[in-house]
Amino acid sequence: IPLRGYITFKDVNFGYDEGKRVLKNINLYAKPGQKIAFVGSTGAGKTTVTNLINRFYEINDGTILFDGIDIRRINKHDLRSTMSIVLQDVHLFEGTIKDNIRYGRLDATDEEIIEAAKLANAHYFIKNLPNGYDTMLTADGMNLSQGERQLLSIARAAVADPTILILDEATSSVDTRTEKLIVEGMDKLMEGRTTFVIAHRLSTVRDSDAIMVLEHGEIIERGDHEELMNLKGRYYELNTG
Ligand code: DCP
Ligand code: MG
Repeated sequence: IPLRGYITFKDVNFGYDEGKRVLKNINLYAKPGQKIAFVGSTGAGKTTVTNLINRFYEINDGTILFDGIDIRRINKHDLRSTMSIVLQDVHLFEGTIKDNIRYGRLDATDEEIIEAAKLANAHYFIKNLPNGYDTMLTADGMNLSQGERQLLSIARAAVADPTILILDEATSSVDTRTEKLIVEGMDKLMEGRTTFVIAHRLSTVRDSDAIMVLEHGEIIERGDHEELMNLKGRYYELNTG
């Protein structure tokens, strides 16, 4: 049965080591098509939340449900094949651009790869390379710019067609034109999927269905942009600097 993308956290507590709780009483609900953003200072627990969704770490207290099923009862490989992590530290390998987009979807046809690259706004820069989709990348794609690597990361996720998207935004900046391409590509990619965003650009957070402000592992504020601005609390402070 294909998973649809309803995610629930019920009273989740978590620590990497005994004794130190990194997440405290996390409760949240996300459904397909929704974008949930996590903001908060460094060390607040944002990445940890996504580490739990894909079971890189197991929780010791509380429950995480995927379409109503306890994720501990879902095979890890099956679970991860429904998810894509986009943008940050995209792992590129020595091989063609085509193979780097195809990645785990070994059955993807050339047509599907080009279609995904078009959706991701990556097609334009790829077709302008002397060898196009057959251009060889060095290990870690060092012969591409940061922005180009991010566009490839979006194309790879589009081919994977995941139920859940995890967007861990890179802190390093790209030029305005590339930024626009990335934002457009991401918007198309997110359609109909459940998206968790760890964002550094407040512009990425603004249009989220729900924003969770994390501090010392606790959700201290939640709501949409307007609600949180009206609250004049931590989120407001982050926005007004
Ligand atoms: N932590 C740990 N062991 C790990 C990862 C993290 O002990 N393998 C600790 C470091 C922090 C806390 O857990 O005290 C939360 O870490 P996160 O990576 O979840 O923090 P953020 O993602 O919010 O921080 P940043 O904005 O710096 O990415
Ligand atoms: Mg982090």
